[in-house]
Amino acid sequence: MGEQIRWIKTHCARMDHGGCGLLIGVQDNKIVQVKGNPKGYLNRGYTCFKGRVSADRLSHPDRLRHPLMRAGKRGEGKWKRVSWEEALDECAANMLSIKAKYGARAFAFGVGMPKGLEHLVMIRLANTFGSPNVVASQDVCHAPREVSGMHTCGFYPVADLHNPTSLIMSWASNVLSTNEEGQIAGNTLQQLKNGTRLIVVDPRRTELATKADLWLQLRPGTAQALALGFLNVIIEESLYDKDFVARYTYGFEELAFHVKQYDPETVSRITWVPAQLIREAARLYAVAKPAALQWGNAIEHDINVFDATRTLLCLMAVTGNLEVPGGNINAHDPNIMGIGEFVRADLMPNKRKEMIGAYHGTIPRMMTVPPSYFRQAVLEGSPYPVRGYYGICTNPMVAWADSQATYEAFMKLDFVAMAEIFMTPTAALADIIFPIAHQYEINDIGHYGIGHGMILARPKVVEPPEECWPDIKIMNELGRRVSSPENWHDDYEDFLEDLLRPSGLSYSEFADKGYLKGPDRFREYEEKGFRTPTGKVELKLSTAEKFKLKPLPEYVALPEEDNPDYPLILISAKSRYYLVSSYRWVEKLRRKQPDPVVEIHSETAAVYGISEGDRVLIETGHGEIVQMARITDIVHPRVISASLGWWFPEGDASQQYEWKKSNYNMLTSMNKLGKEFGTPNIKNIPCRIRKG
Ligand SMILES: Nc1nc2c(c(=O)[nH]1)N[C@H]1C(S)=C(S)[C@@H](COP(=O)(O)OP(=O)(O)OC[C@H]3O[C@@H](n4cnc5c(=O)[nH]c(N)nc54)[C@H](O)[C@@H]3O)O[C@H]1N2
Ligand SMILES: Nc1nc2c(c(=O)[nH]1)N[C@H]1C(S)=C(S)[C@@H](COP(=O)(O)OP(=O)(O)OC[C@H]3O[C@@H](n4cnc5c(=O)[nH]c(N)nc54)[C@H](O)[C@@H]3O)O[C@H]1N2
Ligand code: SF4
Ligand SMILES: [Mo]
Repeated sequence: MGEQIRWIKTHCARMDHGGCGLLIGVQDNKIVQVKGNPKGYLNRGYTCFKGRVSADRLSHPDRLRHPLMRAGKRGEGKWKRVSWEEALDECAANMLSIKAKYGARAFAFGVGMPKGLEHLVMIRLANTFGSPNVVASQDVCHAPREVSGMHTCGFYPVADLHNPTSLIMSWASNVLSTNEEGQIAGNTLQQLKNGTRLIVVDPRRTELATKADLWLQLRPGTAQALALGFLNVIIEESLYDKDFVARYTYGFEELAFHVKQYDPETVSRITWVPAQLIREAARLYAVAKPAALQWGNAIEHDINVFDATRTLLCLMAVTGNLEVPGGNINAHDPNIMGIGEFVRADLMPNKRKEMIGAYHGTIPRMMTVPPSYFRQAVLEGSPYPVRGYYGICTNPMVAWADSQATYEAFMKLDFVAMAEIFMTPTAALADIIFPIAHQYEINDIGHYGIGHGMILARPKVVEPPEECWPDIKIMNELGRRVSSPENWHDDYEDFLEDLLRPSGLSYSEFADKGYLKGPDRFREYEEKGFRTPTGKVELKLSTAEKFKLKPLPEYVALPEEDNPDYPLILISAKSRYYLVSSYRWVEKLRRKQPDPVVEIHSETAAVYGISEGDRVLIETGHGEIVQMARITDIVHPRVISASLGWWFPEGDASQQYEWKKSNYNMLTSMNKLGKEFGTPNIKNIPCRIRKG
């Protein structure tokens, strides 16, 4: 007879940004059931399908269970099993020899979408090693919203869906499929049930769009034009918050004059949204008090992202929705260790000047290196050579724009280490692979440092396989080998205790409590002003000249010119069943979505003779891939929406698991980059299709 089921409280993670409170049924060190915790702060019992099958990640027969060292040539798919000592020593020796030959900055540290505390420990490792180069996908995820926010109003304004709001404007966000940290669908749905109005701005008629009062099907890549049109209506019709604007904003007169050129008729020609609908939506948003702008990730996917985020910030500000309950708030952290102290920022005082991005003039406060600049450094040695890379929680071969360039860069590096739960196209190019202990097998803290004003406890519920180590333990051991040992702990779990110490809680007390939330503080500007150089919301940036930024947001042109040879526009949306490039190997998820699919409007499909389920070749000026047709009228006839993140775990390691066949980023390039964040055009690209 086995042990009785024990129910352990934790939070879901690494399936998306995480956050749902869970109850995990454990029997004999195995997870037998995953269910929603009715008391979960963010989810109140809700879970999605991928959360419920999340424990399947741990038991897959092909999971990485031992450290591996490359045996054949790089990428040949030949490995030998080695001990942890050997793997760590080999990695440390390579890091130190690159440092000795080319300087510490020639070794780059890679992170993916922030998945847990290891993200911050990796930054600490880079700092203690002495390298300013942490490579991250922030160019297309969050840095634009967060850093533009800091320059404009001194913080990153997040939609407050915990307090009642009169209107939600969901802009390039798809919370019924994807979970942005803290914004779990439950809150949105509850608000709608209570009568909250909804505007959806999305080129696809998403499930959320079907529930909306108004749906604006904009031409992809014209967000900044549409938002400038909103500002035009709101200012021309005098619907802005006059008191707030007068007291707390800088540059309103200039903005008002500047947006005169963006009348709804002009904007309609650019965005395809009827002028009358632009007027109606702008009015609805302006008069709703309060209104929350749920701004999503898709506005961060082309070279004009700085203008797009700036226009949306101006909208929140002139309507008086900043820092009000139910509006867009500054979510304050609970009393825990500050990020700078945790990552030992003090050890790298010149990071801002020395990191690769600085040589390209990226915007101040962007503290990671855009992947495109990292690859230029590897491939061209510019601004200086980079020869080594250690990556966690990331799969650059599929997740970064321009997969061909990624392949070439990884093949050229002198040394690559990857930590993974499973083989991936990128891990297949590594010299050393560290097998990691994963969610449910490690004590972890979620949502630290991502601006939502809370941290979540993710205590361990089962023991990992014997040779699978937590990322933090691996870095703690490496840190001791490559930097001053006093920056590291005897017991790696002391990092959890360090972080919590100011709160007065131990990790186990925190795990019992479940989460810690910062204080709700609204309208702090009434006493303190805004944390910008002028103390006001900078509709016009006072630092524009100093930092070589545009003072006012504008619409200049489409991210890529129209091209009659490529008459359709390519976009994508994240899948309900996968996290970006992850978990195609989890069978229950794969059954839900076995193939990469491309959404094509029925009229367009008819023109090209394409039927449901056909193989479709998708081609841009940069590359060609194949996906399966899904005929649907949720997209505009001129737009197709392809799946991203695809590779085939059932494929051959020596071919990096068919990384070229259906991978969206074979279609994208790093030739054109937005200056502020180094963002490439990963959407809104001219393309063409044919039956394959
Ligand atoms: N074309 C296109 N490209 C995109 C996007 C897009 O919309 N379109 N989206 C972009 C965005 S928003 C993001 S955030 C990035 C994401 O880019 P990445 O973060 O690189 O991709 P993911 O698929 O989230 O995660 C990569 C790997 O992390 C591994 N992993 C999971 N948990 C752990 C762990 O605990 N430890 C370790 N060591 N590894 C773990 C998974 O197995 C997976 O292989 O991609 C970007 N790329
Ligand atoms: N299930 C699931 N959840 C996830 C993820 C996942 O891969 N799967 N990824 C996580 C990550 S890394 C992130 S960053 C977030 C992202 O989550 P979201 O912020 O929701 O971003 P996306 O899913 O990329 O796109 C959201 C919507 O933008 C629309 N869109 C595409 N192009 C445009 C455009 O030009 N303008 C406008 N207005 N809309 C456009 C798409 O149709 C889509 O409905 O989700 C996280 N959660
Ligand atoms: S929405 Fe995200 S956090 Fe919630 S159960 Fe699903 S995967 Fe987990
Ligand atoms: Mo992301």
